[in-house]
Amino acid sequence: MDATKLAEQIVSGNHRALAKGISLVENRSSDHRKLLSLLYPHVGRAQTIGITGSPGAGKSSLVNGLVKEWRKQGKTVAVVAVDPTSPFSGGALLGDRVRMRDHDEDEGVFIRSMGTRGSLGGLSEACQDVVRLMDAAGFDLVVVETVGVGQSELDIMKTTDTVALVLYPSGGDVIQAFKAGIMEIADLFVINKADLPGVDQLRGELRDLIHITKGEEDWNPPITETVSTQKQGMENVVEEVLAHHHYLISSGRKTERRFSQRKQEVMRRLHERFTAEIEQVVEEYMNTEGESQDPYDAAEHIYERWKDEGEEN
Ligand SMILES: Nc1nc2c(ncn2[C@@H]2O[C@H](COP(=O)(O)OP(=O)(O)OP(=O)(O)O)[C@@H](O)[C@H]2O)c(=O)[nH]1
Ligand SMILES: [Mg+2]
Repeated sequence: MDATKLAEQIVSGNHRALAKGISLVENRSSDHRKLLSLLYPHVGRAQTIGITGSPGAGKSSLVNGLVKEWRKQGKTVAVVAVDPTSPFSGGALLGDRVRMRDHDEDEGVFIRSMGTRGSLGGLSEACQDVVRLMDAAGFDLVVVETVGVGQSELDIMKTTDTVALVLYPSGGDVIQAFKAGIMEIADLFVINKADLPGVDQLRGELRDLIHITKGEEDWNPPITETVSTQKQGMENVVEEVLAHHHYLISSGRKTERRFSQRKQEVMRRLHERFTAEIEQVVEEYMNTEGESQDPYDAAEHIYERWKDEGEEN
């Protein structure tokens, strides 16, 4: 099918077309960039929410509960669960499917898992593109669930409007999240497994760290408590997500954030291309003339040569 037709079907809300589009994006197939360009004018309506936290924190259970709550309010939701460590074999994805099966028959819900396999251009790029497809398909909310608090999670989270960090008592992951820089970009904190002991202590630690990382900001990130397996506290999280959405709009932060994200994205995509191009030049130069030169001269010469070649073309 040609990209124009597929784009039309995706925009009209056809789930099968959306699934097909996602596969194109994941495989970085030759059509995918055209598809994304066609869809781009339809992107930007959904609120995108990143949900992260250490393995087993209860993210999938939380997302499942949140989806239920949003559906009660008549909102449509798409979810992409990203698992960079275990492409398709891992228990996590299987678990996600089981835990999210509640919504199998619901037309207002679309759930997709995504692994590293097939995402050649980098997982965060592919993930951002999948989110755009879901957004263009007309979902009110697009949720991205990522496992862990590493660099790729951070990159993915930075492409969303609202970031929620899921923690649990005695998980010991507050400091880890703090070190990884996730605390700084989190807009909401969810203490899940609030049925377990240690909630007060975790809340205390969290408050202190929020105070350090968020000193001067005008959005004070709320801490909500949930027992996701029993769907307790879902309405509070949904409310905070909405409050953050309103904050982003009224403060002008949404436009600001999206513009700066777009700049970063252009930069990143160019960076990738430049790197690929100049790598070859470096290789050639170093093998022929670079051996006896210091790195300053070598870099200077390579840059000049690369620029000249560009001008000739
Ligand atoms: N006691 C308790 N257990 C919970 C709660 N929420 C989730 N769990 C359990 O914690 C385990 C992990 O839940 P998931 O929802 O799969 O967690 P996750 O963060 O998505 O896990 P990964 O995707 O593997 O990182 C499961 O056994 C859940 O039943 C909760 O509120 N209380
Ligand atoms: Mg999960």
